[in-house]
Amino acid sequence: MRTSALGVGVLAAIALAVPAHAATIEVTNTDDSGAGSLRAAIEAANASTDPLDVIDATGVSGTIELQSALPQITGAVEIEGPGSDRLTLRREEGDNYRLLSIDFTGAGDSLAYVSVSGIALIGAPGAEQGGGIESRNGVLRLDDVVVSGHRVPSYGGGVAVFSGAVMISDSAIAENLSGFLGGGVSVHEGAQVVLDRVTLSGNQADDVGGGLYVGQAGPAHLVRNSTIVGNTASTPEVPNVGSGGGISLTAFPVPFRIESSTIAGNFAVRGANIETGTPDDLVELRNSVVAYPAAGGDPDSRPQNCSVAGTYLSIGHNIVDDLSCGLDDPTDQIGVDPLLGPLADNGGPTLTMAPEPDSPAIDQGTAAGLHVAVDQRGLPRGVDILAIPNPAGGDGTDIGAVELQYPDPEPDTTAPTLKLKKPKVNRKQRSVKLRFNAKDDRSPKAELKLTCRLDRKKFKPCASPVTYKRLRPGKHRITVRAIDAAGNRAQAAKRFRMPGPNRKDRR
Ligand SMILES: [Ca+2]
Ligand SMILES: [Ca+2]
Ligand SMILES: [Ca+2]
Repeated sequence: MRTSALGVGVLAAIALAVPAHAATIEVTNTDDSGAGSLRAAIEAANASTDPLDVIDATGVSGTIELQSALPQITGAVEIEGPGSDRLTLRREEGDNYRLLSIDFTGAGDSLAYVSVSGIALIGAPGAEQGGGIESRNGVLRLDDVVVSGHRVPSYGGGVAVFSGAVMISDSAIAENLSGFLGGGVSVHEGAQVVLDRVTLSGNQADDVGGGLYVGQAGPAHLVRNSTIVGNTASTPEVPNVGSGGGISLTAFPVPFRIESSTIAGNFAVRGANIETGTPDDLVELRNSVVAYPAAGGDPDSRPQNCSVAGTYLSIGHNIVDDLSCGLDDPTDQIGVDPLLGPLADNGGPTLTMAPEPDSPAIDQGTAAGLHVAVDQRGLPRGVDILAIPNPAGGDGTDIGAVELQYPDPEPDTTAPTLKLKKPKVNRKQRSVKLRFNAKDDRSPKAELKLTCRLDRKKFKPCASPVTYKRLRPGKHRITVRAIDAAGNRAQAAKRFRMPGPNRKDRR
């Protein structure tokens, strides 16, 4: 079984185990405490004997400003907010506490599952480890969550997980700081981590794992359709210390898989983008970009994408802009600049780095076996641009977290061009024949609507040549119209004279 399928499968199985009948506790205001508050809802959920409770905060928006720590969550619960752009949970500066604490230690056979969605968890200076959330011995699911601005002394600036699992999707973990390990997310004691459509950016660990730190073997790990950029493992006080600016992992015996992701511009002395902790570690890279390593310290040492304690295995179609990861699949582009744009809002719930128009990431990957039909933004994969040749085995999928979409077609505002020949008059048959040619820059000929009329009669569908018979002697006019698929209209006319039966009429 593939690691990726296993990784998602474990969490899917847990999600399926969630009972259908669950008590719903409503949050009706943004007060720190009292009836209808989040604090009261967590107290009620902890006291509930139902196997799972739902805390429904979808009806409130604004900011919950905590005056003290919330109760520790000790039972299975789903906390649903209205959206991370609509509801914020934050705390006053001063006392040291994190925003959400989850602990299933000693919970026995009960369902150890907490999901948090649709809420921003914003920090303030001074906090315990896991400044946004800490989870122990449970499965933590985060969806549409922002975790930002936390500063902790030890582990997990934004999120810390001890045993169990964490699955994060459509979320941003940004600008968090840890004094030791895992500036953004820190995973310990064999916990499993799955990041799907997540951006880790601007996080810092003073020692190891600026964006993500994985400290011990877990059952499966997967980073997919995600962007890990601009994270730092370093401290200004000790300039030659710091490793794994983007990711630091000790994950053996299972492989740590990175799929369709962008790991770029992270900062560390060793393994600026990725560090492996032991020789037994195995990082599998597929359809991913690893680039723009950054480092300070010794000005003579060039920053390197990967530190090489462990092994980096290509599953194909990667771009790495130096030789440090040691990838050697023929479908990889090694020592090649991926030409990515800056971290920006390119659509979708999270910031991403889109390939520039001439990027070698465009169309050079493959979606075969990836089991996902979308990019980090939720837009379709495998957009095959015909002008860019695909590599052998490729299908037009872009490398990295973003798939460039077809440009929106410009509206057709130009009228067709219409050319009329000279009408051919047959005096004996009293008929006239007119040849014409209509064409359009955008509409194919078959889609052009052609109509003709003689003198002031009605326009009728026609084709070239158009013929009119039994004409009276005298002056006549044929008018031709061409209308393209967008409704732009061209019109042109030709005059002619039908001679009468008398000699003087033939001139
Ligand atoms: Ca493409
Ligand atoms: Ca193509
Ligand atoms: Ca046109």
